[in-house]
Amino acid sequence: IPAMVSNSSWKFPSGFWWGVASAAFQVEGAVKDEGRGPSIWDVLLHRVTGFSTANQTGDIADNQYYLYKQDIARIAALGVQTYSFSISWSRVFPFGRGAVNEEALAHYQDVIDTCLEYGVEPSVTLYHWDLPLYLQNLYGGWLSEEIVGDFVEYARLVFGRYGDKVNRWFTVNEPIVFCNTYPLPDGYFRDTGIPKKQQPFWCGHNVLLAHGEAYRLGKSMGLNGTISFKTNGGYKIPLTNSSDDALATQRAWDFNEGWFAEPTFLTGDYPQNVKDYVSGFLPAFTEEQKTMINGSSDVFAHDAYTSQFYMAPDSGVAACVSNSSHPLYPTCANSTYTYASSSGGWAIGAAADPLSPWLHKATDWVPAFLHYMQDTWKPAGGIAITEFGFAEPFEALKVLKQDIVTDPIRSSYYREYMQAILIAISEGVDVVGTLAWSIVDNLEWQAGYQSRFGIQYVNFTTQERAYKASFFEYVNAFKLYGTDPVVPHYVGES
Ligand code: GBH
Repeated sequence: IPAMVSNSSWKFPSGFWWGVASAAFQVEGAVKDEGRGPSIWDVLLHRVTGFSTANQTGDIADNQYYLYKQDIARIAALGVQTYSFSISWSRVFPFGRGAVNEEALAHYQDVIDTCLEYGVEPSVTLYHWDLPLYLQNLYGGWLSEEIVGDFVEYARLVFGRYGDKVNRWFTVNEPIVFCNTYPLPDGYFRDTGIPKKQQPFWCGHNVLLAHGEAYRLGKSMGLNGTISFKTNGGYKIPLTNSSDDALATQRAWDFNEGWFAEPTFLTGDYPQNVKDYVSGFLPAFTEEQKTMINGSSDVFAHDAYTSQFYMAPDSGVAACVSNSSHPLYPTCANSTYTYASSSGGWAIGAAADPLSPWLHKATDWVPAFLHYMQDTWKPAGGIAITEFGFAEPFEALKVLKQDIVTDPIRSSYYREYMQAILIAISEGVDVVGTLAWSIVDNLEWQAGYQSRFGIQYVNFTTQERAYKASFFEYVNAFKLYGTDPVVPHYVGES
């Protein structure tokens, strides 16, 4: 592995925050313990045959519900500044609403206190896809506006308990992804009768309302920390300079990032292309709702893993837009990772893990992506890359020493990505923080445990952890280019 290239103009500004991330359902396990209620993901993985690789479930995962002290100690020892984790809604409210489970609240209190004891800042996400099952069956989960009130009550409880100790809040993780899990598989959950193709957009609508209300609540409660919405998506590059590829690329932005970023950062309402589509079935936001949603995110918190080329469908964008049975409708944009031409072709970057075919190492495009985000959504509080990472197949990993595993592809991903961020910062992009995904190998949803995103290796038989070389690569970026010191923390030392 070549050493990091040095450039004297590269500096992370003082106050830049950085850390590692996880999500409750992917790491906790203990799904039946201490009063936890089931979430839709327990049903998806237990009952829907073939939904995940080898029908793997979240029952044990990384057992972090019990091993959190070790996990926090291990990141503190490398000087990590913040641990970003999510709270399981159905632990706190086993039925999503109503009765509160104090045992779960005491658990997260201890996770937060353990972080603080180790000098690690806790960053907390309220919702990372693990919807309380009861709410799905009561009213269709995110498909119903009833969820807004329940989400706000959940936020009120959590903000009230931990508000004085958490300085960074994220409301919802990647609605583009979880809204697109609707429609859920037939026969396992309450059917709301909403036409399948409309369901992601009903979900998105209620997510924006729930997020906005939770944000306003947090501010009215006087929370000290930032509260942000977490979006996701790759950099979208027109495949050719044809005007139709440009149109297709714009539609891809609008139906992905723009769907949530434009309401939250620019207008309180959807991009025009999305509005044109949803106006046939969704209620329009009222003026009051638009005002509530607009400006409801302190930081542009974006999970940016990769990039794609975009192109018009063969029949052209216009023909697709006017034909609702076109397979690419309503986006009307096609994507690819390779550019083939008579004079030779090139790829956007390598994919490494057959279980994550969507993920290519496209770090060359990161500075342009950061400029695009800043220029397009103009976030006043800057941009944070709240997830980035790479899945490296097990075969590529080599145990170097007892506690170190080498992962050359992921190591170069982190090195190049951090350099790309430094380039963008030196060019004037306001990047304020990064969170590496993920603290440990974990349950990669439908891809199961074979897809390893951790910067620590996990032996899922013994639950032992080992640092991967990429973890040191990530930390090293802040040692080399940070203005704030990176110091290991151990409990009992100051
Ligand atoms: C994040 O999503 C999640 O927040 C996190 O929980 C997850 O572990 C992490 O990424 C790594 O995947 O294979 O064509 O069906 C990132 C966005 C959206 C990327 C869904 C994978 C599936 C594409 N993800 N996408 S496909």
